[in-house]
Amino acid sequence: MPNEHIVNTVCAHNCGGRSFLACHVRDGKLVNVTPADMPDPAYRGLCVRCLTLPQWVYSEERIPAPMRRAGPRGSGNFTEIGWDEALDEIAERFKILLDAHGPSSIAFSRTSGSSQLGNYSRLAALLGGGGTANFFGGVDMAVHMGLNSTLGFKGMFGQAANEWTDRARAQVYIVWGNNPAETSMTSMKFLLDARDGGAEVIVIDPRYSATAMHATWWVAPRPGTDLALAMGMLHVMLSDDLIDENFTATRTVAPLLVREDNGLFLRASDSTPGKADTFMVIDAATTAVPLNQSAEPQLEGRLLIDGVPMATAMTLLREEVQKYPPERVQAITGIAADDIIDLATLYATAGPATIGFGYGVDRYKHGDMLTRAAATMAVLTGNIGRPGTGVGVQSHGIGSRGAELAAGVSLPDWAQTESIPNIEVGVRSLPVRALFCQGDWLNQRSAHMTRARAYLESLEFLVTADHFWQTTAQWSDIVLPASTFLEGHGPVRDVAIAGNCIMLRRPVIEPVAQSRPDSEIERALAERLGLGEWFQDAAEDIVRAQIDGSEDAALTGVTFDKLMRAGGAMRLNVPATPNIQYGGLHFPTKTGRAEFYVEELVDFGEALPRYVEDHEALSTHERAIDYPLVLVQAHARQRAHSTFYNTRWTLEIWPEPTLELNPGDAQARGLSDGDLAEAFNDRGHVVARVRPNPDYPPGLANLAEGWKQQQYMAGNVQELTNGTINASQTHLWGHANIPFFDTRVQVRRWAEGKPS
Ligand SMILES: Nc1nc2c(c(=O)[nH]1)N[C@H]1C(S)=C(S)[C@@H](COP(=O)(O)OP(=O)(O)OC[C@H]3O[C@@H](n4cnc5c(=O)[nH]c(N)nc54)[C@H](O)[C@@H]3O)O[C@H]1N2
Ligand SMILES: Nc1nc2c(c(=O)[nH]1)N[C@H]1C(S)=C(S)[C@@H](COP(=O)(O)OP(=O)(O)OC[C@H]3O[C@@H](n4cnc5c(=O)[nH]c(N)nc54)[C@H](O)[C@@H]3O)O[C@H]1N2
Ligand code: SF4
Ligand SMILES: [Mo]
Repeated sequence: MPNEHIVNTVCAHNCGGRSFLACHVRDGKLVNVTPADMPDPAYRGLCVRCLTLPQWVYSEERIPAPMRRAGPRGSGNFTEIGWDEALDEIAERFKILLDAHGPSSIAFSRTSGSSQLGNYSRLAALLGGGGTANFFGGVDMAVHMGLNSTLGFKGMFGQAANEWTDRARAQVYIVWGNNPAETSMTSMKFLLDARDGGAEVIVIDPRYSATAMHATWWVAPRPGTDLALAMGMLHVMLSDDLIDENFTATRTVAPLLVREDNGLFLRASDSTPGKADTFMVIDAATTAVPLNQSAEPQLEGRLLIDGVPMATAMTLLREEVQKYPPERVQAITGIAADDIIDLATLYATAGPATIGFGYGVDRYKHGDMLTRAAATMAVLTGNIGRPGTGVGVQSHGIGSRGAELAAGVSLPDWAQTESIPNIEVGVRSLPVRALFCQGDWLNQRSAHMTRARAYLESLEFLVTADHFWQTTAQWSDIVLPASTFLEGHGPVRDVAIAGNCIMLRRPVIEPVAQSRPDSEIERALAERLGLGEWFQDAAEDIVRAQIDGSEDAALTGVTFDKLMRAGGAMRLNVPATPNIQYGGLHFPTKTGRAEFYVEELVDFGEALPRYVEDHEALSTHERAIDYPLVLVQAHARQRAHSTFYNTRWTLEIWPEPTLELNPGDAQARGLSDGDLAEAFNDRGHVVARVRPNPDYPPGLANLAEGWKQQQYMAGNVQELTNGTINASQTHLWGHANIPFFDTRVQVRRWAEGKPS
């Protein structure tokens, strides 16, 4: 009889679903994966990709042992070395650099879905003590920048919206730049529940996506023009008096006076220095008074005070949105003026209405202003803080129950890292001479690959830790085999909170081949660098401290030991009804109100959201002459980014990179289904199999992100992508988002290894 048992663990793949997996282990090998029971059955789930986990774990492309480069960078020649030799060499090289150039000469980069434990951030912070560099960010951030600056939230992913299980209470459900049918399978069922319950489900997407197929209404703007659509909707709402005046007056900055000389809110302290920062409004007697002394502040109006013109934020907003009558917005977006009016009217009057964004709109230069405009719609119409309402991110991050875990690890004050935005790597000069890379920076976390590759080539020392041979590994000096989240020692690797549950990520099998979990690699390096004292705790100690030390009421009654006894998952101590974000109608901004007017962006002309016609995807952009097609890289259903690039079942369905485009665009270039074509621009090129598809409008093409370098016939989609830095995002958040989709290309036939 084979020895078979089941271990439950949380999926770590970065689709954001955090499914709870029942892993079937036979004679020490993972043989099958099924959905594990969750305390709340609404959150039980598993996707087809994870049925292939045994193929993933035992893939022939696993890095079997530590390797040292034996030929030129990128040549793919490596020789096997032992762990001690590899770790000694890394430590030695780091020590030499620390002595000669200080900590800022060493940088770390981590994969976006990596565990919080063993992601090398503790080592990075402790090394040298003066701030090693941390390459971070640039993905999935614009939508959050916009929501956060308006609503005052600080987190990312699902947190700004109501819990998923609330979605069924919406009557109008707008899915904006998001394709959960393929990218958030675990939340898609809630969208279907809403539709089956009679909600109007509107999918806004230029292509007819797998999600649009399930909508009651598909709205297709031209790529990158959503901001104009949102401004047009605001125009309709204000012109047709569709707003909730009471909510607007009491919960938003609408009545606050703005000084037109410097664009800042008028404060009592402006006229009486030393006075508290009280914001001023116009009261019934048409004079400026502090907000807290006015019974009925006027929503709109102008005043002249000491020669300085003033207007309420609402007056300024009305003036701005007046520039977007439906006819103008039709000309920009291609959506009929009547549809723009219907969409705005439906949202404002047929609610409760909710907006779920995805990252399809995040990857254009002004993704942040789009979500600001949408958050403005929500607060002007009172579609927030109540069941069935909200504005946030549909996929990624399960639900919105934020429970605070205790820190778990305390570091000394001197431990620091200096953050360097991914989008600036290779653009500005950096002191970094060595990079320790968890995962695949070159293929995933940077645009404009020829520039990024030149940067990697310029480094003195490059180390990669990954499960598989991948793009950055090929350019590395040392490659380390990291265990997957399913492998390891001890009772636990990590903890995750998802929906209304808390779950342990438990190792399921022993490390495969010579691989080691990242946490063990990190500890072994720390020991060699004289930092071993900070790594005496096992994962169990940290997770126990995080759970048992938490003061969050949602974790009352939850302990590490109880979780272990319960099979790894417990319900949080939260009400049975879905969580409603901003239920108290208080917004954690400096004014305590929803700030559709953002003072910090006055210098950029972006205090109010506005449509700026300066980015690559627009047909009016100068690059449109040479590069007539917009090339997006929608996330592929068969992978989570690059993960699952190598599993047999997923490759049977979709074996190679494909370039999808409108049949008319294909025909005009003499291309038929199955031909090879080159997509190119002045940044680089990629070659892929052509798939004409009427779901794409003329002018739009797609090559899914996440294929690995070795899978392309030539080039890489990342050679084409746009790495332009948005200065206002840098000002607001300290870094800009990467506008991956804001990319134009031309396409031509490819034969016999060259364009034809
Ligand atoms: N299967 C799978 N699931 C995943 C991932 C994965 O790689 N694979 N990745 C995970 C991660 S980290 C993320 S960030 C999410 C991303 O997943 P999503 O948020 O769904 O984002 P995308 O797939 O990039 O794009 C979504 C849609 O935006 C549309 N779009 C493109 N341009 C525009 C535009 O100008 N306007 C509008 N309105 N729509 C536009 C595309 O056609 C596409 O259908 O998925 C997560 N889930
Ligand atoms: N052109 C383009 N590029 C994009 C996007 C796009 O839409 N277009 N989307 C962006 C988005 S939204 C995101 S979130 C990023 C995702 O970017 P990443 O997070 O970097 O993507 P993944 O492919 O999930 O992981 C990259 C590598 O990390 C390895 N890995 C996974 N887990 C572990 C681990 O635990 N330890 C170690 N050592 N290695 C591990 C995987 O094997 C893989 O090779 O991609 C971004 N890149
Ligand atoms: S990849 Fe995503 S949907 Fe699939 S099992 Fe993992 S978390 Fe769930
Ligand atoms: Mo992402």
